[in-house]
Amino acid sequence: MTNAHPAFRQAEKHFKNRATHALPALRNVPPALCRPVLDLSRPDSCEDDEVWLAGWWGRAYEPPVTGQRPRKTKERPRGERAPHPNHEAEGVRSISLADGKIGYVVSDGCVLIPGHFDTAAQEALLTASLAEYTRPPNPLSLDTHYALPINMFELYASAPDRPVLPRHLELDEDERASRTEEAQRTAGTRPLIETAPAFTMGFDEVKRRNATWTGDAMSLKAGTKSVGALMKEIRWANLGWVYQWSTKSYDFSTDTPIPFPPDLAKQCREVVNIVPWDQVYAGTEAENTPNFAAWSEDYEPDTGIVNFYQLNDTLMAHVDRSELDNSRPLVSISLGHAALFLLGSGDRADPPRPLILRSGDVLIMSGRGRQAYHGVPRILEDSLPAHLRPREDDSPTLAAVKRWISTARINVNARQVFPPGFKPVA
Ligand SMILES: O=C(O)CCC(=O)C(=O)O
Repeated sequence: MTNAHPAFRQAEKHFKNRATHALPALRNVPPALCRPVLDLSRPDSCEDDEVWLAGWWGRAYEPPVTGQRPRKTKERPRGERAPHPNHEAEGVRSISLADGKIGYVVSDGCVLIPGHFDTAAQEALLTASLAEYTRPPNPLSLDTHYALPINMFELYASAPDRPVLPRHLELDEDERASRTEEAQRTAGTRPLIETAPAFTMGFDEVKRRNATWTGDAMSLKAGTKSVGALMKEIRWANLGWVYQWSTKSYDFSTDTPIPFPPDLAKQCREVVNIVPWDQVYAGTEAENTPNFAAWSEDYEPDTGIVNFYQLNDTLMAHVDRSELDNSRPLVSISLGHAALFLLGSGDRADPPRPLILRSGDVLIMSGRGRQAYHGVPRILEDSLPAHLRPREDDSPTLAAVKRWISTARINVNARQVFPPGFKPVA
């Protein structure tokens, strides 16, 4: 029987399945549809890394017994440590970075830098993600539905039971009735937005299309929740240029975007600058080689998304194609629990490469890799690194950060919307 799903979808389904524990094996997924999992930041010599301790690499795949629930994480047995797939045999080249560390070219224009950020930098990035990037004017996924306090994270640390009211309670009767009627009229009719890549449309066309955007519909059913509960429900925060999720484009109705965090921009420029891009693109056809020589001077991230994942959250396969420059680096930072990341090509029929992204890792996507499908089908339970566990001398803020990340992962990613020199006019 042939499987109608493209290879990417099959791999996604495989890793989402919570009966799947041992990573090297792929159940019912023909090897030609999905490649072996690469864990490039796994320490070679030590056996006590968290992914191994949690049992993710610890036993060969055993098919689940029909009718039996998957074993709970804590009960997972550890067996023989699976062999580390040979990255060279998997077509992954290693490159020496300017800071003396090693990076890996994991696919066209995509470089994985294991452990780029040390413990102190990870703690600082986690604290910024939770305490700073969640503050106005940065939009948050929950803003549409809740009148969030501006100091959400401070309250999470000091008064997590503080109630937060849903926005619909602020509506007067007429407004509520008209919104209820609109919700009933449009129920189940939400159109699937399939926009062309922004770089093929150009600035004026993107602006024209998203001028019709009226914002997302407020939930009329949301109940009052505590700050503690809502901190766990935040799905994303937006940095810099504002991304409109329902039109899949940026809001160009202003020519003055929200300032992108300067420290984060500096960290992203630095990581782009340590990569020997000439080696990354060695052997690539001219038409697929971006003008990387200029990046050390003119790479300037101006937008980004902070993704907040609880252990059950996933991110569907997608291509980031709303930026007007389609080949400049996208810098993606992993923090907290490890994730299973699928990196494909521009075609979902191609088998994706599964990678484990661990806390402190950086993945840079550039050139053709910027137009590659990718997604996160699984956050790996029990994979929090030891250095992010609570310590007695943690400050109250760091203790709250560690409490939040103890069941979660954060991904901070930064992009550049405009080609250098382009001046958007609202
Ligand atoms: O969480 C990740 O590692 C990937 C995030 C991502 O793909 C995105 O925000 O577009």
